[in-house]
Amino acid sequence: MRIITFGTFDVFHVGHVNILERAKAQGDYLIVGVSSDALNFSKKGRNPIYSEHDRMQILGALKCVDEVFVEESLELKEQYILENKADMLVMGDDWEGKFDHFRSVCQVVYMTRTPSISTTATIEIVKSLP
Ligand code: C2G
Repeated sequence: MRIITFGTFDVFHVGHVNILERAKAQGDYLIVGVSSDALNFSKKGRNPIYSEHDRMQILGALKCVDEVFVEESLELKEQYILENKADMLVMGDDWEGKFDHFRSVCQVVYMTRTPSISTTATIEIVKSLP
């Protein structure tokens, strides 16, 4: 069973590890689409802290991740799912309902986010340190 997931994974943290390990446990091959720097800018209005090159290197080094590729556009998700022959799309539940239309091409599963940690919150904490 081939699993696909998408994300920026900037300032990599334990919430990211949790969803990736739980996604992998749904099957036996995990493919991760990593938002390009340009896509992240268009989604969040700022550049990521870590470049797409470094974010891909971090993800590719994880035991639970089998393959990484750059997600250039949100509009290409169906194409990425089909190209990668994914049987299941896994996303955190902050995306609940947003990807239901892909149920015609693969299973879609939303997983509970890890509470109390996010890239944005971590950046704010670091910025506020004296
Ligand atoms: N996540 C989580 N728990 C957290 C933080 C993040 O489970 N505390 C999950 C998110 O739900 C997402 C994944 O980790 O499934 C990656 O999170 P982000 O890097 O914030 O991804 P995002 O920028 O939302 O990109 O096309 C969809 C987007 O590319 C998703």
